[in-house]
Amino acid sequence: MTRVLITGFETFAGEPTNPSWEAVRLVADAPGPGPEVTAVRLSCVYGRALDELRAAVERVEPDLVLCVGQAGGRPDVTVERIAINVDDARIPDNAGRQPIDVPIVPGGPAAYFATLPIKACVAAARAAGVPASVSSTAGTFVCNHVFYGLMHLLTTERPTVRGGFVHVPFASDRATDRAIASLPLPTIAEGLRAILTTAVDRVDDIVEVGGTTH
Ligand code: PCA
Repeated sequence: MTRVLITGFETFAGEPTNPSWEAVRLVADAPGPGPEVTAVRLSCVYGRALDELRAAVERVEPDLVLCVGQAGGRPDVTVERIAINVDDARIPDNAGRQPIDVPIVPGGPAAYFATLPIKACVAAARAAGVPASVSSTAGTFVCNHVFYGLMHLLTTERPTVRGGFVHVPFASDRATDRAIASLPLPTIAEGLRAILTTAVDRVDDIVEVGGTTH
């Protein structure tokens, strides 16, 4: 039986909820066949989130880790390609910290690629009727921090475990007060399910256009 650790985030930036945690919970709680999925909620705090992630990896001993965060304003579910070794916070995190141009791992590689078949994951989400695309930047806030920390942990200590990151839009029921892109929460969860299943089932990616010109 494949074990999957899936993480979402607590709320931040004054939002009432975080769709990443709500959707991740739906995925983990869904009955049925497939991998054993454990959901863990991470703090939106530099450093602390990585301590929580490490503890969860040690507890769950997963074969695959999928971290999920909210990217408010993005119109679709985005499978992240790459994590970069820098914290550059536009806003303070939930502990009031605002690191600027600080390496996540001093002396670490500039970046890590996700070790999931990102384009196959996008294709699977789309086939399930969920708008999805590849993203080549996870930003420089706590999500990129967690993504980089995850890939560093797996590369240096658990090389057989694969990992990646997905950003999700606002959930529609939480975005009715503003004209901003959103998807219904069940749709977000469906997209995550398709991505997770694909990531578990296959290692090699498909060759398909997924890049951007800017
Ligand atoms: N999104 C933020 C951090 C927590 C979350 O859900 C980000 O994209 O960095």
